[in-house]
Amino acid sequence: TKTLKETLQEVIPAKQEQLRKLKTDHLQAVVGEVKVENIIGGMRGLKAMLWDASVLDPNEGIRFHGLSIPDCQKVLPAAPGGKEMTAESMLWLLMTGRVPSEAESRQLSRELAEKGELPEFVEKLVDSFPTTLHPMTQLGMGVAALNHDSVFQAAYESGMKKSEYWTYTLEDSLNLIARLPALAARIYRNVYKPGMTMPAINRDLDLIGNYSALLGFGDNHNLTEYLRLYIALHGDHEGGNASAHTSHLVGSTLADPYLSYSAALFALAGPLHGLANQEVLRWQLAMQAELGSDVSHEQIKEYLWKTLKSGQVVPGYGHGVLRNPDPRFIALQEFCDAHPELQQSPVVALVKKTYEVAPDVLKEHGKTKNPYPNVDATSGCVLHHYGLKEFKYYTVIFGVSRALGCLTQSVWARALGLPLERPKSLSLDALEKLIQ
Ligand code: AMX
Repeated sequence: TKTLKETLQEVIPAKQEQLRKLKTDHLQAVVGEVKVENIIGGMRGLKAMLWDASVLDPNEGIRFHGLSIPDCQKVLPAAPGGKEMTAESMLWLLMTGRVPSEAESRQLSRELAEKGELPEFVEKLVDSFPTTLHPMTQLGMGVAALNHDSVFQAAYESGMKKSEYWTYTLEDSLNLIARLPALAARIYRNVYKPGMTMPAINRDLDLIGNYSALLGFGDNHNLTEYLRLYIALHGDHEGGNASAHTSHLVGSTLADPYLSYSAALFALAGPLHGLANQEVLRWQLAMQAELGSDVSHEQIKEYLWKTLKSGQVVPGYGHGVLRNPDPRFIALQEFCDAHPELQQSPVVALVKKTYEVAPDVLKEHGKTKNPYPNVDATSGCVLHHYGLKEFKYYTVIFGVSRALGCLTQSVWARALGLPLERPKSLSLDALEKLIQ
């Protein structure tokens, strides 16, 4: 059985060669055009980043190295006793483009568990935060502080070779991913469950098995499985989304993975991005409080119009790129369908009913380019059902997940020697001049 690092050592040379060929043969090839709408429209549609691990098709959704979500659910190893793909399996696929064997995935689980303890000063730092500080702010600060032990930074100071950048980046990235459960769970404990004792990290458990146990849900098998699926699914979503792009931009300065991922977390903390999952649940619970549990489609329609007419967006619907229901939403809905206890949950049922009417209302409203649900439409209600009810915390779980994709890219950016990112900006006057 090879380690993740050994597997990367095998796959990196071919990619380096592919990039070298592009550089020598095709540097001036034209692959698109830049329109004013790109410049003033959040760079939507602009093909301007290299990101190998996943590609998003507007209609079909995300593919990880060519594998769709149902493909991944079929081939990626689960945890012992579980059915859902693990975070480690997804990380292995994202990093190497290969499906890991069970033994490889288990070995990675053990490696991460062995590295999972937090340094004492980070524990103290996190314990010193006021419990009123948003959990995402705490997570971002905790991750940034972990850069105290960055091996990339230390090696850079002592003059490592460029060809070694990726190995130190990988070491930092694995250390960071390993420590995220302990950090994220400590924040949960401090803010919501003061006095709760957290178990030691179990070296025989996978990353998310440990995370669930640290959160106090270790004996809830179905929630643990849901977290595994949720975290694997949220791992990567192409390079241009705000968190991934932020991490890539900051990393392009050769800031270490802790600094670049902490920056990504602060992008994830915005309501149009990762914070949406807390907003969805808040909104659905408010709907439930107003309409009761046994609601008709007609009542939901009216509630949707009320939200829209008050100038708010319908949380969980719409997407920057997708133009169909998000396959991650579908996968989580299928999880709900497969678990009878979730069928009994009024909030899960309300989310499903909302999905039955919201697309038509949004089409009639006529603004959003995508009237269909994104993954956040459903993710929170399942957590809520299983007793993880503190919705301000939900984005933190997303933050544990997105590290898989962002840090994969950090490693590859160093392996491929990608340069400092520095797009050209224009003033309004300069833009007008270019048009004339
Ligand atoms: N409800 C009401 N109006 C919506 C809407 C929704 N769910 N989604 C988009 N619109 C509106 C936009 O506000 C915009 O209005 P404007 O012209 O007055 O500014 C118009 O429709 C066009 O927007 P768009 O091109 O379809 O979307 P976008 O790329 O600008 O934004 C997104 C995408 C996700 C931010 C947006 O759909 C939205 O705000 N959705 C609700 C919040 C949400 O679910 N976010 C989660 C995103 C996924 C994630 O990162 N986790």
